[in-house]
Amino acid sequence: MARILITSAIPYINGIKHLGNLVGSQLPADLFARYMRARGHEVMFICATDEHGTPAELAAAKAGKPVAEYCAEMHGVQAEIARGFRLSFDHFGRSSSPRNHALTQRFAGKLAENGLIREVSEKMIYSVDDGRFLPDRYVEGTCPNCGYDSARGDQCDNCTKQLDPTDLIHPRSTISGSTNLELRETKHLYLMQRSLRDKLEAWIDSKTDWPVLTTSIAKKWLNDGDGLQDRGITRDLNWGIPVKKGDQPWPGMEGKVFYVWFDAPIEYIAATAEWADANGLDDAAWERWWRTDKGAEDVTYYQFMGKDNVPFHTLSFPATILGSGEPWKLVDYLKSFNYLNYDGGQFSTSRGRGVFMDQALSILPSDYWRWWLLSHAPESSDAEFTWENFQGSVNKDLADVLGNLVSRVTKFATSKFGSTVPAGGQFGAMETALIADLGARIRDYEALMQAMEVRKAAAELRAIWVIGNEYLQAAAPWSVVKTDPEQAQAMIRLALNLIRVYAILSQPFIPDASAAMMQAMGSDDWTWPDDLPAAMRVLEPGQPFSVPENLFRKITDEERAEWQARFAGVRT
Ligand code: B3M
Ligand code: ZN
Repeated sequence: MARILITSAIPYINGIKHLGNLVGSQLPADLFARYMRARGHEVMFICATDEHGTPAELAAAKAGKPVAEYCAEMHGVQAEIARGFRLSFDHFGRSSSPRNHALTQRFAGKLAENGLIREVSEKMIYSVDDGRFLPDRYVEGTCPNCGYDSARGDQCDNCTKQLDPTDLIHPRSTISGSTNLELRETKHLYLMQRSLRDKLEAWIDSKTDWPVLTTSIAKKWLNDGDGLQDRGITRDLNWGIPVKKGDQPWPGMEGKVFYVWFDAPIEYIAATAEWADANGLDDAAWERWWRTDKGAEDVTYYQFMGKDNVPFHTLSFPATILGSGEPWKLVDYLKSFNYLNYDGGQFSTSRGRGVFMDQALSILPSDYWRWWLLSHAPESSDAEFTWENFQGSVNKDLADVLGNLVSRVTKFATSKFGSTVPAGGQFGAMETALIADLGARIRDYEALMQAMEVRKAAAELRAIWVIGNEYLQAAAPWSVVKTDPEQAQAMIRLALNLIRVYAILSQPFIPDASAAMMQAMGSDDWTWPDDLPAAMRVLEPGQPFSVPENLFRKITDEERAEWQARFAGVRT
């Protein structure tokens, strides 16, 4: 049994995430967490809301609420939707927690002790009309790297380059739209990432098994222009973690807070401490996941995120950890995703374009979305959601292939042999062949799941469902029953056991349907089918089963057209 730490990029608090956000971090992380648990490993799966910085302030202002109140409310909303999608976090924390305050201040203090922080007096954008400094997303303008005209002051959405507000061409205030901006002197802390460059490069070079998408982004920013830049880690904002050196004041930094991207990844650690607190456990309980001097040396740590978050996780956060000089766990494997597009364009939170998580759940159960999203995960390239494609996958994969098998077998069995597993006959050559074929495919599926090859794993799972259908087609118990009812009983006994095995294998992708299948088989034995011949005999003759209520329904053309029209516009 291994110990597996899994973190999903923590979603910003500023609104409900769209399906593109979901498939790029939380959902594949959940798939992996569920799979690892199913294999008997000890898993800690952490996520949280990212509550600081300009996105939170701007959204709270728009909602007309104090920012703390807005964050508390939106955390509740996001937690509820996460439950709706069956995201199986061990803890869903908050980056505004006291734990994160203390840890963030501790890291900053350690970095300062190690001579890795310098104070910089610099000229920052000040809005005369708004009467305040405009950090990060309070400014928008044209990207100096790619020319995109709505680049934000912290990062360009189009080319992913990390920016400073002063880099923008034609800057404007996002509060008022004012271009009456000037540069004013202010003092900030800089993390001296440059002096950690060689350490970071050696660390990244040692990750030979990482996806190319991850390492290419890391390498690009490591070597971009004149190399890795020192980064400002404080801001002139009210909302955030006050700048302190450990628990001591930081002279000259009064009234300033840490930059959201400095404290957000530290929340992975803090959320694990929040988990311990919530469960009445002591510090040792969370430290054994994070401190290599306190038990975490045998933990394997996996991170999941969209490609725009990769620079922060391959450079900035490791710089914080390495620079602290303390034995914190660094990520072992970083799985990153390309973008999911929506019906001929981009999903966009700011423009309200696409399908958002709450809307998705309001029209169909989560398994339908989980299946489509995971089986179309944007791994090797960007992917696109279209309603036609969604309808096609749901109707074919879920309804025709899996759902139909379950309902055909259980209905036929009930009508011919009653509602217990039939006892007659023996498994013959066809059954033996199916078990051998299935066994080989399960080993492939395991390898793909272990490698986080999400799309390929989904395809393999589908193939596993298909061979069950092919077996039934060829064995045809509905014909055999007329001539050799004993043999038909053996076939049905096998098919019922197959449904239980499918529930176990499919659970990471479609947990609700899997639970319904398992329940219909009258079993609660989720043991992974390491020994498939034995697993195919777990449901013994006489074991009661039932016909599950329509596992999956088909999406009609009318529904598809209606949803397509309903979600074509802009969410207000
Ligand atoms: N909140 C960006 C995002 O939601 C950011 C991720 C933080 S991970 C520490 O995509
Ligand atoms: Zn750009």
